Amino acid sequence: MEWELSPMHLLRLRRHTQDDDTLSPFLQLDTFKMAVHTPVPVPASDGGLDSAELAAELGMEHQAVVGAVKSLQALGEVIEAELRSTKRWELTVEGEEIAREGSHEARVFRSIPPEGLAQSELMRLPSGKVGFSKAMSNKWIRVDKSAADGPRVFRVVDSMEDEVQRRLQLVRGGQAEKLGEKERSELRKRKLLAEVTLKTYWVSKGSAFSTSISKQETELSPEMISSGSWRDRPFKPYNFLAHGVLPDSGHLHPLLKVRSQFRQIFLEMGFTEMPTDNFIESSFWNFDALFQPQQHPARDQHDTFFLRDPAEALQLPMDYVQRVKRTHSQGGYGSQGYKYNWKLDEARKNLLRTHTTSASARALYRLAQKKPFTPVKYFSIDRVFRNETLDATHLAEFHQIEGVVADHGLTLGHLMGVLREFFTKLGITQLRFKPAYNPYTEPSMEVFSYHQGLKKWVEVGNSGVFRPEMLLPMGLPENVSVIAWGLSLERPTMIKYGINNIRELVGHKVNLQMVYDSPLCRLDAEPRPPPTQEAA
Ligand code: FB9
Repeated sequence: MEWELSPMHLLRLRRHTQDDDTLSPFLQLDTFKMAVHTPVPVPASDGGLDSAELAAELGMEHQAVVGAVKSLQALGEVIEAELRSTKRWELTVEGEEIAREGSHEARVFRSIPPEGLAQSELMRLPSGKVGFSKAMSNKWIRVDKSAADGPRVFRVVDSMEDEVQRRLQLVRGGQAEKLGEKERSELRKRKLLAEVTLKTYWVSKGSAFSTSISKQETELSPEMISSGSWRDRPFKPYNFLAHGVLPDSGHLHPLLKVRSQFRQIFLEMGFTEMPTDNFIESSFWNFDALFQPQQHPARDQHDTFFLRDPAEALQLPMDYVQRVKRTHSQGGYGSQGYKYNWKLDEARKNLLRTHTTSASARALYRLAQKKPFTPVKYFSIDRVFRNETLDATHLAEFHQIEGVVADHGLTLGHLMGVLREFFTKLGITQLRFKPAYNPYTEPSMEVFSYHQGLKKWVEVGNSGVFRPEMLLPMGLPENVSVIAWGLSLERPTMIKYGINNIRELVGHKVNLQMVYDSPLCRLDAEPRPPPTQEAA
C-alpha cells in the first residue's frame, strides 16, 4: 500500500529535511507510514532529535519509534542513536483521575451544602475518607460534634482553590518544573505523582546517512559471486559482537555442579578419590568390617535395602573375615568385642550400600596390605541408599561426601582441625562440635555451623575416629589412627540454590528449567535467594 503525504506535511517534511534530512530515513520505514499526518519535530542544533519528542509529536507510541531506531541501526551507519535516560514526572492512575475530576478534598468540600452534611454520610462518599481529613487539615471544613443527629460537617470557607488538581494538571501539561520540590514530594507521597526514567534515543545522522535506504545484503550468494553483482551491492556489516545463538547444550544438574566444587576442595587439600562404582555392597564391607554388630537396628529391612538376587556376596577375603568374626564375637586388640555369635551368612547378604564408608573400609583394607604403611588422605562422593521415611529433605537415596585421613597418632584435635579447614573452604567458618555415636568411630562428633541466612545452627555433618576394632583386623599398624567425616551433597546444594523440597532438586518432579537456569553457585559465596514464583 503506497502512502500519500498531504501537501502540507510534504512541505513541512521537505522544509525540515531540506537543510537537514535527518527524518527522511524514518519516513521510509513502515512504522512511520501510517503516522506521517502530524507535524514532525525540529531537529536540535546538533541536528539530532529525541525519540520521545518525535513520538509525542507524531502522536505515536514511543516504543514504535524505538523499534524504528533499532531497525535503522541494524542497517549500519545510517543514523547514530545514543541511548539516553531522562527522568520525568508522570501522574499515577489516581493522579490522572484527580487531574480530571479534582482532588478528594475538593470533592468533599463541594459535596457539603450550606446546611452542612452528616459526617457519617460524607464518609460514605467515594472520596469521603481521604478528602475529609485533607479538607480538615486545609481548614476548609469543620465538624460540629454536638449536632442533633450526630456529627455534622460544615464549610468554613466559601470557596477554595484545588491546588492539588492545578499542580497535577501542570505536570500533565509537561510543566512539572513549575512545581517546587516540596509540592512535588507532597504529591509523590500521596502517590499521585511518580518520577519515571525514560530511556530515549538521541538520533542524529550516521556516517552512512542517506535518505534512500537500500536494503543491505546479508548473504553472499553463489549467483552474486558468479554474476559479480556483489561488487555494487551494499552488504550489511558483520556484527562480530553479536551474541551467537546459544547452542542447545547439555546442562550439569546443580548436584553435579556442587559435587565438582567439593571434589575441587578435596583435591586442593591433597585428598585422593576412592573408587565407589558399586552401589551393591556386601553386608561384610558395609557393616561387619566397620565393627557394626549384626543385630544393629540399621542392619534390618527397615533401614537397609537387601538384595534378593544376587542375594549373597561370594568373594570375601576369608583370612580377614576370620579376624572380623573373632573381633565381633570375642573381641581382641584390647577390645572385649560384642560377645555374640557372628554369622558369615549374615555378612554375605548383599545390599544397596547405606554409606560410602564401606568404600573407605575397602580402601583402608587395601592400604593395610601395603607395607610399610604410608599416610593417606581419601575422599568419596557417591550415592548411598537408606530405606528411610521420606520427607521434604529425605529421599531413599542421597549422595554421601566422605573424607578419611590415615596417619600415625592422629587425634580428635586433628579431626577438628581438618574439619575447620574443610568447612572454611565451603564458606562455613563458625563450627561447633557435639559428641555423637557411630558404631565404627569412637569418639564421634556431629558438626554444626551457624547459618547466617537461616539464622540458626545447622547440622553440617558427622565425624569420628575409626575404632581399633575396625582398623587392626585389617592389618593396619597399632599407632596408625584414622579420622573421618561425612555429610550429604543434597543439603548444601538445596541451601545454595534456595530449594526447600528435595523433590524440586532430585527426581521426576524436577523442573528442567531449573537445571538449565541454575547458575554455578560458588559454595563459599552467599546462598541464592529462593526462586520466586515467576522466576520458577
Ligand atoms: O549434610 C548434612 N548437613 C549439611 C551439610 C552441608 C551444608 O552446607 C551448607 C551450605 C552450608 C548444610 C547441611 N548432614 C548430613 C546433616 C543433616 O542434614 C542430617 O539431617 C542428614 N544427614 C544425612 C544422613 O541422614 C540420615 C546428612 C547425611 C549424612 C550424615 C552423616 C554422614 C554422612 C551423611 C556421615 C558420616 C561419617 C561419620 C564418621 C566417619 C565417616 C563418615
